[in-house]
Amino acid sequence: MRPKAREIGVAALAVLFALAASAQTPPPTGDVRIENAWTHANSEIGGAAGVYFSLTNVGAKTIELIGARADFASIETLHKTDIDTKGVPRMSAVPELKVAPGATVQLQPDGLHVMLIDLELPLVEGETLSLRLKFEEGEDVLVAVSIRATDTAGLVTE
Ligand SMILES: [Cu+2]
Repeated sequence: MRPKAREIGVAALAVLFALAASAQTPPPTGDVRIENAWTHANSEIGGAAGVYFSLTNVGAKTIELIGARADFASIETLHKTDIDTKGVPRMSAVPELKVAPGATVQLQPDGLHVMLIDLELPLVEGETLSLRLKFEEGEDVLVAVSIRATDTAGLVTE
């Protein structure tokens, strides 16, 4: 099933891709390991995009992801997509994301994601964007986000 990205008026969330090339994310700093960070190509300036990755806590203490920053969007927020009782996907803000030691959390379409709102650049397939993740403790973690092709058949254009 594909999510309807109606609320954000953009198709970036509409297509699920199998895991392809991994982002060239540098080695983790501290207790955080980020893998396979990606987003969809999106040429709509002012649009929105979800960013997905797996986040593993390789340390001994619970870590808390509290936000993200990107140079190419006005607003970055943690979101979760849930399916409501009518089967409609709804996104809501997630104030923070706690990850227990040894645990991995998947950010993915239909679930947790970093939402970039009011894009200031087109997201071009094959390019890489830098996203800064902010944690309750410790230094920010820079993530290289791969921009994947958008499947036009899956676009929701309203
Ligand atoms: Cu969202």
